[in-house]
Amino acid sequence: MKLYFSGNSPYARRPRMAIRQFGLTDQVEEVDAAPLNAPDNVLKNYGPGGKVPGLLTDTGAFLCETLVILNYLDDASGGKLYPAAGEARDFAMQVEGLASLLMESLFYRARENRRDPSEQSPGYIESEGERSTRCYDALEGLVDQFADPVNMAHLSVVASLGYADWRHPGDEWRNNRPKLTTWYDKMMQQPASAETKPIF
Ligand SMILES: N[C@@H](CCC(=O)N[C@@H](CS)C(=O)NCC(=O)O)C(=O)O
Repeated sequence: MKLYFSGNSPYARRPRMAIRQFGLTDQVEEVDAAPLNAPDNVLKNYGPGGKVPGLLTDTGAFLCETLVILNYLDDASGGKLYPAAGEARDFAMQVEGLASLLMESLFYRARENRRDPSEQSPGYIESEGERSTRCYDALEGLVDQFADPVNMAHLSVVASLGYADWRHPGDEWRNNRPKLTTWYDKMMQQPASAETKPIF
């Protein structure tokens, strides 16, 4: 398999962490697809999206969308990414969804922030900021239940919070969220997190 990524992509960081954490480095080759806006970018050969992450499977299928790719890697690993069916799996899915929601909110707010001020929507920026805050608060409320061993949902939370540090330092997500802060600092010592952290 080949995983197409670009350096600081928070979406692509999730399968990149999965590959490291769950023993898939021999099965998946990582290919840096940057710069994504190049007219002849390799991703254009594979479908309409042109986005990372993208996973080329051994049967030649090209998978887009992070959650689809994580699902595929879970199967490829023999079910190592998430707990087995039951309460723990349901909880992991809840956290995975929350991490995705936060990432999307952060990502689109960052894009809006980078537009020319004359084209920005202050209302959009404000409502996405409020959504991000609700997500940080929800994670602070849930983090006590993030039991060992590390699963993919935990890594997705790390990816979203790492992206917040890069693109939204003004959110100061650590403020008044001591449990999430301690957990995050511990998670950043894992090689899967440390080796993929955004550089800025
Ligand atoms: N919904 C997609 C979002 C992926 C995404 O937006 N990736 C960004 C990089 S972080 C990208 O490839 N952007 C290139 C573009 O928008 O042309 C997913 O879950 O994988």
